[in-house]
Amino acid sequence: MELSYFHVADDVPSGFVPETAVVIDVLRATTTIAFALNNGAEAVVTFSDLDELTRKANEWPEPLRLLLGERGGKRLNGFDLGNSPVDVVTELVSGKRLFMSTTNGTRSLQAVRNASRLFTMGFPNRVSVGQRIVNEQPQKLTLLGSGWEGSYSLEDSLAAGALAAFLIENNPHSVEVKNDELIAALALWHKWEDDVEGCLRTASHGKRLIGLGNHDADFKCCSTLDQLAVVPFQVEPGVLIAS
Ligand code: 3SL
Repeated sequence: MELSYFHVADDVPSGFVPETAVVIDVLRATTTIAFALNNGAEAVVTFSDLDELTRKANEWPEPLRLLLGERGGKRLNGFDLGNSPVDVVTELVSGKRLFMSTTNGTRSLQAVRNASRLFTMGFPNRVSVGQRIVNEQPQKLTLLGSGWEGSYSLEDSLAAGALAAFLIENNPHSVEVKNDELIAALALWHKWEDDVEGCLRTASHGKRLIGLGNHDADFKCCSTLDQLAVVPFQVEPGVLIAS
């Protein structure tokens, strides 16, 4: 299995369509997606364009939909929820379709939405996603982080390294690390694997969230490793379901 990692959507070569892709936005979009689907959301539909989100959401029955999203870490005006994984509780999301837009995560999802197979991952569902990949044995796997407005982010690289480490340890066939970005991500994982939350708080995006107010619950939730069985999987462009 050949493994590559791109830091942000803009690094994906134009016209490149991955065979299998895993999109990562540790703080916080792909962690929120994992918890929402784990807690019974019917689907999470992601948009980078807000007008398109509103148009599509309006086509869905009101009692069965929720609008979820942020810009700059703050909930969007008129939306039901922001982008916190601790807010997508069963009582709110069960049976609902979530229409979601975030600053960076949904842009990365858009960049690889034509992949033959697309998953999303945060730390809480790292092993579940990793095990699915071990079972499916794609020839080429592309990991894509989300960063912040086009720039590198420490926490997404840490998670890319964490997934790569699991694949290397658990793959019956060999794993070939294909780019320097992933070599660096693996080194990062080996430095921080015993203190994921510390890494998230050290990262510039972690500091940005701390500057917006108390996000202790989010940090805890986003850094807890391997606690969810859910594997978010794209069934049509932009539409993720639990699998
Ligand atoms: O950029 C994103 O997609 C978000 O996850 C950012 S935030 O954590 O909600 O600020």
